[in-house]
Amino acid sequence: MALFARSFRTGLTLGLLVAAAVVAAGVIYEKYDTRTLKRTIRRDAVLCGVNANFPGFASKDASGNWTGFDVDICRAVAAAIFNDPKKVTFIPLDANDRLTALQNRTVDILSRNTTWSMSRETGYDLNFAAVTYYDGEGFMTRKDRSVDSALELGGSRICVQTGTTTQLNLSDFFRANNMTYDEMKFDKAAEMIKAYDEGRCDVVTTDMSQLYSYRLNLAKPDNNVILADVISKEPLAPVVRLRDDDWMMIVKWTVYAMLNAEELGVSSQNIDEALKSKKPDVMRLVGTEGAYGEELGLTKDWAARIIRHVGNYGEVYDRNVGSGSKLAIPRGLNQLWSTGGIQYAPPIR
Ligand SMILES: N[C@@H](CCC(=O)N[C@@H](CS)C(=O)NCC(=O)O)C(=O)O
Repeated sequence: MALFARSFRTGLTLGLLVAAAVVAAGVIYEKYDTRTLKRTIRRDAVLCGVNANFPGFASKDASGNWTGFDVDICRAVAAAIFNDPKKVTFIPLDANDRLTALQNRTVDILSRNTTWSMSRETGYDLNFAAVTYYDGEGFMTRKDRSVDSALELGGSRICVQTGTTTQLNLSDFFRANNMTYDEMKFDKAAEMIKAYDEGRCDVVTTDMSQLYSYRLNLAKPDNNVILADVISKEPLAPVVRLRDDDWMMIVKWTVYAMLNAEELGVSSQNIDEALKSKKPDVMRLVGTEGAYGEELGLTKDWAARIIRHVGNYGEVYDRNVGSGSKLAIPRGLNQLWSTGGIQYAPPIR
């Protein structure tokens, strides 16, 4: 009887251990999920988290079409997968919600002027794929205040949005320079800009790219100046979930294909000629040599699809935020490394 009781207890313990292991494996399996590409193909669309209203980077027109630099990154991923840049569902996200929306699979890519930082990767279990836009935090103020430098902003009322790196850098900058400021915090960008435009704060701070964009929509854009000082590094990058490696590869190499295409002079205008090129690096890019696309889980012509439908990095930059756009932001750091900037893609080989 005692023997039976002991073996029963041992059996029970073993059973419980096996059950615990199965539950743990389930949790781990969830955590190590790598089925994003399969799910994307099944639903026939990429789920892309974007800024709700950031003209130049992401905005929706009256007929419901999304355009912008961040929008084009998701369109490029859709072009690589589906040969159709329209197969994207755009989901507008606030600064405060964006990282959790990616974590809980509301979106599969976050392409929303989001700064790559260490704690965002470690704290939210996320991966930033590749820097699409090197930005930095700046300040806008009214011209009639005759301020030339950020170091003259002590004592100002400063409008800033919560849930951003902006708010943290602002505090660092004033602390490091022994200056005080009156922080006016907002959860919504639109309310923050309205407060600035109505004179409820003296200064508004955010990434330089956003200052250019927001200034266009102020009541009197020309009465406002964007100071030259850049107080932080804001490497903006599309984000995916950690341990979603196959998906991460696709997003990362989509960006790198666009950069390599610009470097090699391959654009949406000459993609058909590029497909006939005998230059080895062009052949690897457009898929007439090697099996780079297949190794990503896509087709041979994955990069040619991106370039044909969306364009190379320079084309995307120019039409959305650069010389061909209302924002007209100089390329600056976002020039290719070969022309004086720091945009540098690893080679396709
Ligand atoms: N790059 C910074 C700032 C990005 C950011 O979210 N900026 C605000 C500043 S205005 C914004 O885009 N707000 C728009 C919104 O929440 O709808 C970050 O990643 O924290």
